[in-house]
Amino acid sequence: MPDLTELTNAVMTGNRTDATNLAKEAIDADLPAEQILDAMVAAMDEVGRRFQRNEMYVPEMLIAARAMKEAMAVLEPVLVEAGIKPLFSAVIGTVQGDLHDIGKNLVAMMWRGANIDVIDLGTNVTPDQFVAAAKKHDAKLIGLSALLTTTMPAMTLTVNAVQAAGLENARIMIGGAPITREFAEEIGADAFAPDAASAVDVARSLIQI
Ligand code: B1M
Repeated sequence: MPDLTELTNAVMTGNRTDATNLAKEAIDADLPAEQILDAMVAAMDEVGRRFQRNEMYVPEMLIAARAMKEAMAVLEPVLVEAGIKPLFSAVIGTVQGDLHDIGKNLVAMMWRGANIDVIDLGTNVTPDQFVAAAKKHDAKLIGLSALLTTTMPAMTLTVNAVQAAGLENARIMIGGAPITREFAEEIGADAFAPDAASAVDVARSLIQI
């Protein structure tokens, strides 16, 4: 009987080969797909906690997320067959005028690690593109990232566009180096997260499933 704590450890330490093989073994041993998924999500939760305690840094987080992604590719067809769906859909992007995407990618990876279906719109995303994607994917969460003080006003425009489009079911989270909780409150965003690990906790508390 495969030990799922080994799978958790393999994802956490970013060991892609072990993570993929252990996921395959667990599937072959007919362990419930949900349990296998939980073991991987637990790994990314721990990565998030270690990142917040400064015991893990961006490169290790990226490596863990890559192991998670590869193991998830093995598990995905089984999840589909078992009717296990992501918790909800989220769209994320870096706002108009801004090309920085490393932090945004980390948030997207951590959200995926928490079993959220993430539609990544990339960088330089206009307010209209955010609105169209949120409608198309029935997103419960819209994530905006900005790294430049000069692109912070594009966040305001995007929040206004989402509100004008009447997307009442979608919550907006913002983040990025120059962003503060006060700015989030000022522009009417629902939440701010200071880093990718907190972005998972904030997403879970915003969208209670
Ligand atoms: Co640029 N850049 N850059 N840059 N760049 C900064 C941001 C800058 C602070 C450098 C400096 O001057 N000291 C400065 C901004 C100054 C300011 O606005 N006050 C700056 C500038 C000026 C520029 C240009 C204008 C330079 C020029 O051309 N004259 C230009 C702008 C281009 C544009 O966007 N239109 C530019 C270009 C670039 C590169 C293309 C060369 C490159 C980006 C490559 C890429 O992203 N693919 C780049 C880089 C790498 C940086 C620095 C060095 C690093 C940014 C980074 O990736 N950090 C940066 C200086 C610095 O920060 N030390 C700088 C690592 C990343 C993990 O952190 O993105 O903060 P971060 O993400 C964190 C949190 O903020 C949070 O979680 C993440 C992980 O924990 N977070 C969220 C982020 N998004 C979130 C969303 C959430 C929640 C949390 O919810 C949805």
